[in-house]
Amino acid sequence: MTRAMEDWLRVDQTAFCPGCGHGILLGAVVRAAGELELDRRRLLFVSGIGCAAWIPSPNIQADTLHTLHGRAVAYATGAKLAKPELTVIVVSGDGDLSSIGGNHLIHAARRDVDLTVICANNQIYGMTGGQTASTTPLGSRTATDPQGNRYRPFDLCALVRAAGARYAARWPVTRPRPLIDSIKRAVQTPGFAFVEAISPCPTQFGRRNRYDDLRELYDQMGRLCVDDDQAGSLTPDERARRFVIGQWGGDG
Ligand SMILES: Cc1ncc(C[n+]2csc(CCOP(=O)(O)OP(=O)(O)O)c2C)c(N)n1
Ligand SMILES: [Mg+2]
Repeated sequence: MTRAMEDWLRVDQTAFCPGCGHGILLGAVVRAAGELELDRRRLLFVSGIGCAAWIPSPNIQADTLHTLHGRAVAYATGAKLAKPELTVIVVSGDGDLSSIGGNHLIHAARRDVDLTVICANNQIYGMTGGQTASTTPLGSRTATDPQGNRYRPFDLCALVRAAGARYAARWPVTRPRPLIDSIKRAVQTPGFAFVEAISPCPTQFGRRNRYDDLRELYDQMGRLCVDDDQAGSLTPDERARRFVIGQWGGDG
């Protein structure tokens, strides 16, 4: 383990499935916290319910609030209002933050609550058996859409930016440096900031979408990423099957 990991982790192994991207995101979060030298006495991690909600709790060596499904942003808002001196970082899943919790997310962005919200987007409800989420790509198979999802997913970065977020970024977990840098930038942004990490789920998403091999799942995720400056020519349906990566806002 690196120094940052030793300082910031309570555990030396996690409960994530083999190949789950959430463990890589955990590494990125603690590296960002380590590089920023965040003061643990003024730091709070908040999560909802789901596999991703286990990223901060119990793994990170800091105060962690593991709350109700869909309500992480509401708890985080309350904590920030009660103790404005806290740095409050929400880490939770795509279902938690943008399906059941979608209203809290957009209204916290609209109100410019001084939070960093990190979304582990595995495009599915992982913990409860692989149901379709509001982030499931068009055509992907899930437990509830075995023939393929017929709806376009939310573009969460565009959604929160439209609602007023000062900064938003999206990177796959396989690009740790920009991911760590975006987490740092989000924490340093006064007001609402959002980071979306594309995180492969071999257990629920991969097996239903015929990625039998972990390497194939990770390679495919890389192939589906398109840089923002190359994304202009994509049709809406192409966009709904790909991940447009980059960062937006953050300058003022
Ligand atoms: C009010 C309520 N509704 C539904 C559930 C069941 N539930 C728990 S986690 C979850 C989905 C989690 O998905 P996500 O946030 O994407 O996390 P992942 O497991 O994919 O990392 C659901 C539907 C619950 N615990 N509480
Ligand atoms: Mg999920």
